[in-house]
This record gives sequence, C-alpha cells and structure tokens, in this order.
Amino acid sequence: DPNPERRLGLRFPDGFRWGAATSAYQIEGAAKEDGRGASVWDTFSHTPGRTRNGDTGDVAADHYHRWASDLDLMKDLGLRTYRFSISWPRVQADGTGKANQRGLDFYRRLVDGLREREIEPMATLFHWDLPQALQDVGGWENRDVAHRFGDYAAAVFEALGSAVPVWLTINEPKTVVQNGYLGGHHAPGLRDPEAAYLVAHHLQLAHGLAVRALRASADARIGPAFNLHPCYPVDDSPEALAATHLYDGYENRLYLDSVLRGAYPRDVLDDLGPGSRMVRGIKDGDLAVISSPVDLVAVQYYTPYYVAPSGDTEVRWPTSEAFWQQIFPDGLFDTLTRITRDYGPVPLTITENGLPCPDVLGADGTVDDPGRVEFLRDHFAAAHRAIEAGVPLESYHVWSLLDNFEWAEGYEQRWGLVYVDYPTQRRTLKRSARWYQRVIRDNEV
Ligand code: GBH
Repeated sequence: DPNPERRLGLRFPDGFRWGAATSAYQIEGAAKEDGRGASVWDTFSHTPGRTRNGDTGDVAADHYHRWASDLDLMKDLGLRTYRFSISWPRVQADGTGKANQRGLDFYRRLVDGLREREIEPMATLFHWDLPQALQDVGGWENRDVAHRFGDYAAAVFEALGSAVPVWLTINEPKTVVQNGYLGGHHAPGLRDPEAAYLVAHHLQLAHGLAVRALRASADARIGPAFNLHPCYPVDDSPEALAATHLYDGYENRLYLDSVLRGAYPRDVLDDLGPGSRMVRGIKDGDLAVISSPVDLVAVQYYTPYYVAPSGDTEVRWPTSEAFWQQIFPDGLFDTLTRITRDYGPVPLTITENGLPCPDVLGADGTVDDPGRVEFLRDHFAAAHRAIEAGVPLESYHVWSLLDNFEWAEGYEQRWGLVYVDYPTQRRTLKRSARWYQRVIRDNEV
C-alpha cells in the first residue's frame, strides 16, 4: 500500500482503550538490583548457544532505571492503557516466603506514575521469568509450584491488588509448553512431550489459584492471557479437517475450554492418552479451580496456522521478519468472533499484536519502520469488524511499546513502536508511533 496512513474512517466505540504492552525480563534490565533473584531466563540466556549472539536481559532497555521517562513517552503517545508484567524473582527472590519490599516498591512507583498520567495499568503476574530456585525443584512439572504461584499472587495483590484495575495471570501458557518443553528454544530448554502437557495442566491450575487469590483480597478484574491461533485446513478433505480440529485442540481449546467450560477437550485428552503424565496429573477439583469465573479474556494474536492432513503446517500467507509469523489480519477477526460464538459474551482485550520490522534510520534522526503502519491498520480494521459483529472488545495493546529482548532472538528483531538505541538507551518514536498517536487521539483508523 503506497499510503498506509490514509484514513479508513473506522471509528471505535467511545471508551475503547488503546495501549501498548511489554514484559519485565524483556525491558527492565537491572538483573541483580534491589534483591532480585535469578529466573530461568537469566540461566538460559547466560548458557552459551541458547540466544542469538549470546544476548541476555541483564540490561535490556534499562526500563528499571528509566521508568519515569518511559512513562512520559507513553503519555506523549497518548496511551490510555499500559500492559506490563511483574517479575516474580523481584518479589520473591527464591519464589517463596516473605515479599521483597524493594521489588514491590518498583511496581508501586510504576503504577502510581501511570495513574498520575491517566494511563490505566494492566499487570501480568507471570511472563515466563520463573524463579530459578523453583526450577531447581522441578519447575512447572512440580505441582507444588502452582501453589507457590498462588502465594506469590496473594503477596502481589496484598501490595497492589486494588491499585491495578485489570490483572492477567499467566502470559501464554502454551508458549511455555511449546517453546520451553517441546521445542526447547525457550527456558528451561527441555524437549519432553510428557513433561510439556503436565506443565500445561499445572500452569492452568496456577492460573485458577491466582484468580481465587484475587477474589479473597482485592477489588479488581482478572483473566488469563492466551496466544490463540486460528487453524485453517489446506483443503476440505476429511483428513485435513480432522487434523485441523485436533490442531485447534492443542493450540486453542486446551486453554479456552479448561478456563471457560471447566473441562479439557476430550479429543486432546484422548490423543495424549490415559497413561500420559498430564492425564494422570489431573486431580479431583482441579478443573473447578481452573474454571474459577474470570472477568475477561486477554487475546494475543500474531499468526494463523494452515494445517495439512499429516498435521504439519504449511506457509500460505506473507511472512514477517519472524520466521514463524504469517500476516493474516482476518485471523484476528476469526479469533475474536470465535470466542464470542463458542464461549459466550465474555469481555475481551487484545493484549498483544504486532510484528518485527527493519528500522530505517534517517539522517534527520527519524526512524521509519516500513510495514508496521499497514500491519497495524489492517489488524485494527479487523478488530473494528469484530466489534461491529458483536464482540465485546474493550481495549487493544500493541506489542510492543519499546524495542526489547526478543527471547531466543535477542535484540536483533525490533518489535517496538519506539526505537531503542541500546548503546545510549536513547528512545525515538518510530513513524508507526506517530501514526498511532493520531489513531488514539481520534479513536479512529
Ligand atoms: C509473544 O509470544 C510474547 O508474549 C512476547 O513476549 C514476545 O516478545 C512476542 O510475542 C513476540 O514474539 O515454536 O519456533 O515455531 C509470541 C509467541 C512466538 C509463540 C513464536 C510461538 C513460535 C516459534 N509465539 N512461537 S516456533
């Protein structure tokens, strides 16, 4: 599109909230400050060969020290909502016991700073940075870790529960399962399918325990944060349809059904088998905990899957700089409308959507990020269509506010609306950020 900034005239409902998202390990740095313990990502990124160029989150975007000017940047962008995550090892260095006040104080300053600037805080309790000490006792394979998470959640809620109107429990349980325990390219770097699905169950259990902890202590809303992938068959053969249905079970229904219907999908349980560690690990009462009523569901959308009869996926749509991402905005519409259709009118928020772009640095100090305006415009338009189709979507957070530590990909991929020059930590609004400013101001794409 030669002119992606051309207005489409799509107005969003009054009160719709535009925002951006980040996560603790990806931006904070200050890995050893104020009593922070090590997380599995410190261990993993410091293990040779695990991340691109050996990159770590030791310094990242130095947000731990630059939070105040980063808040001014958000204000300048016009954000109405900001989604960040709380680092468990800042609050409990070893994942248990009394909360570390200095760690909590950082988030208190952040939340107060957001409210002073009239930006609504949205906090995720866990964005993959499990305290290493808990990994040392088995990590998420150990059912007790779900209970440790419930205790951690209670400590956070006691300190901040009512100051944050919306809480999210666990960021993308599926990514921990798939990247951490199947592919092994995320911490803790294992390849063990039996362990992986037991981990899925314990993550869901941990989610439910956190929901219950909030109800016991604070007046705020809470929900899960799922990365969902619409699955499409490559043709309409019965084999392709069956493979796509099961793929959808592992990608979407495993997580949605357990929280919103109180049952895991039968086909997935059958596929895992009655002797699997996951199926044997489901205890009486677990699904009641997992399906404790939530106030909203957070949706993260990046890419669809195109599923062959073999159960393998194929590439059909244009890809981004991320090898795993195909650009298909209708997939966002399909995902949002599907939740409303299959699970009822639960309020939805989009907590992540975005892509990595090459940045073109201008001699005049500007940063162009070709492709991002068009990508966001088309996904915003898909969200608009979903709202018109009756989906109760209340807010939209672009991933990401800042360029940051993209996990195993290190710092090479740049996902931010705001450019970070890592050697100086200087921030520059990219072209997409200037366009987004306008969208937010007019509440219109
Ligand atoms: C989100 O995950 C994360 O929440 C966020 O922290 C991250 O920075 C952002 O997206 C951008 O990646 O298994 O090798 O085929 C997105 C999750 C990443 C999960 C890619 C599936 C597939 C890679 N997805 N992953 S692979």
